[in-house]
Amino acid sequence: MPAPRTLLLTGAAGGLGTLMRSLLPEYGYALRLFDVRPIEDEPGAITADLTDTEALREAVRGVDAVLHLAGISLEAPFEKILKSNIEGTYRLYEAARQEGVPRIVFASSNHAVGFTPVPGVGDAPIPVDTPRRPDTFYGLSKSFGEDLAQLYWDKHGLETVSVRIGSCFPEPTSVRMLSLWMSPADGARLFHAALTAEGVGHTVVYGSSANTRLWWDLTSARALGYDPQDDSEPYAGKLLAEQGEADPRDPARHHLGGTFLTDPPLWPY
Ligand code: NAI
Ligand code: 15L
Repeated sequence: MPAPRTLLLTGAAGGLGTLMRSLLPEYGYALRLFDVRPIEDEPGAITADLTDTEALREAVRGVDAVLHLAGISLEAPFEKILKSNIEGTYRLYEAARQEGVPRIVFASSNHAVGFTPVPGVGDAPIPVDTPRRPDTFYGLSKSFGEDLAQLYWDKHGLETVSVRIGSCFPEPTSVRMLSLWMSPADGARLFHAALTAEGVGHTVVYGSSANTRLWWDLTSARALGYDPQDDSEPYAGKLLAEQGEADPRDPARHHLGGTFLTDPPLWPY
């Protein structure tokens, strides 16, 4: 697949969307921005909800691919998750199918498999085909998104790379993030690989940097051409001094999803 020229970026007003707005143009993308929240410095941005089918049809018309970041990004009441993440993602796929968009890169999450125990010393990293074990309604909506992507590939030939993102922020801010961190620059590298690799069908990958304390297997991401350049390790000394090693009695420290396992989730974790 040649490098897409026009990319619809949903969730463009959010944290990751803002980071990608500054990083992805370097890879040659012309971005079309979409978010329910207005973006003040971007007069051309589309301000609409994912459940607005007319706005979505117009937004996807003529784009080469979609990077789908929009949605509720933390745990929330089921009705809200249902509207934005489950119905909203379905509406996006349906609009893309109707307009013939060939590929979507879907922002899935570690919370789709959040109840997976983290590997102990010497254990193999978590494989990408580990059973789904959502830790929240939020994680459940990401699990739904991955199944929806599979359906649209099998039935309609619409390709998706589902990226189970760890924690993509400018810096890791917790001991847990030392294992899950994806630097914004590596995020842009991974999204670009996912947007341009040949013949992906529906591929699931983990999204993180090449962290020394990595918990999961990046093989399927590397197979797309992703070559991570960053590692959270330089932050380890400071974070461990501040927060300490995992308490062996605390389940949140021993499962991928961290405190999303508890109700309500706590921050920081
Ligand atoms: P964010 O909460 O900062 O941004 C999400 C954006 O989506 C917001 O600007 C919001 O207005 C928009 N949005 C929400 N519902 C919408 C709707 N119904 N219609 C249109 N727009 C809507 O989240 P962040 O951190 O930027 O994450 C982006 C995506 O990546 C999310 O889907 C999140 O679940 C996923 N993700 C992010 C991770 C991270 O470390 N930042 C980790 C794992 C997944
Ligand atoms: C996510 O899925 C969230 O969207 C993000 O805000 C972080 O909480 C991240 O997971 C994480 O697990 O660190």
